[in-house]
Amino acid sequence: MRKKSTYIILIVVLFVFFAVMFLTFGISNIRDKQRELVFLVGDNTIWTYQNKKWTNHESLSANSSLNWQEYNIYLNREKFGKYSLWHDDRWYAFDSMNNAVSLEGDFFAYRSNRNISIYPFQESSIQNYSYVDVVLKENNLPTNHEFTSAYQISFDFDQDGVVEDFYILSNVFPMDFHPEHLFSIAFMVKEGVIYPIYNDIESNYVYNGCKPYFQYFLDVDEDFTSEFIMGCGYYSVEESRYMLYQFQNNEFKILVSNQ
Ligand SMILES: [Ca+2]
Ligand SMILES: [Ca+2]
Repeated sequence: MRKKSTYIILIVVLFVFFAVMFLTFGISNIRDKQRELVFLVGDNTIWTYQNKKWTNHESLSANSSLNWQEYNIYLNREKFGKYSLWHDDRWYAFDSMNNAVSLEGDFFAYRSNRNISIYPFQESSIQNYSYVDVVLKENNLPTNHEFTSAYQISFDFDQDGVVEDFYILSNVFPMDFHPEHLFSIAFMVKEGVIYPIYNDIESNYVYNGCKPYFQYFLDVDEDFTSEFIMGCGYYSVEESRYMLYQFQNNEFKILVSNQ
């Protein structure tokens, strides 16, 4: 009798275990496999997500199926609307009557069979330089605060009720000072811990380097933790560098980049 009840308990425990495992990993795995995304960042960066894999497309020619599809369009980080897009030297938008719609400003568009949340955020001046100085010293850089770009974004990116601070520090393209090294650094501070995002330090040979900026905070996989697109602008007319970052196992990883 005792033996029989032990077996029943064991079977129930195993059943519950597998049911929980399926609910936590199985469903999200199936959902992720069916997830499809197209991101158009600027005029020449195309990223797709299919079969659980991100791809950066070097050119549109192999992806003409992306033409004449309806996309959610953002300009200068503001929602612009849903229009059909067609690519030549850049993206052109058309409404449902096939009338051309002018696209002026910093362009971003997506289409997906899933919900993509895009979060508003604001840059503000750095209030407290203590974390900045820690990061500068760690990188053997002077703490004289000679920057060409320095700001923070305070944003609860993982929706746990506590705001994180994202910092950008850069001295690239200096006009009125002459640093030995050019640097561009981005990091996050979460509950007193510094998490590096982007580090580029090189010798100063006039207009080299690229200036990073947070372009969009957005949740690409519906887990309520925001990913973000970081852009990096060069001094010359070269195309910006774009990277999609995700916080995984306590560090920031690049999911896909155009370079
Ligand atoms: Ca948080
Ligand atoms: Ca996410």
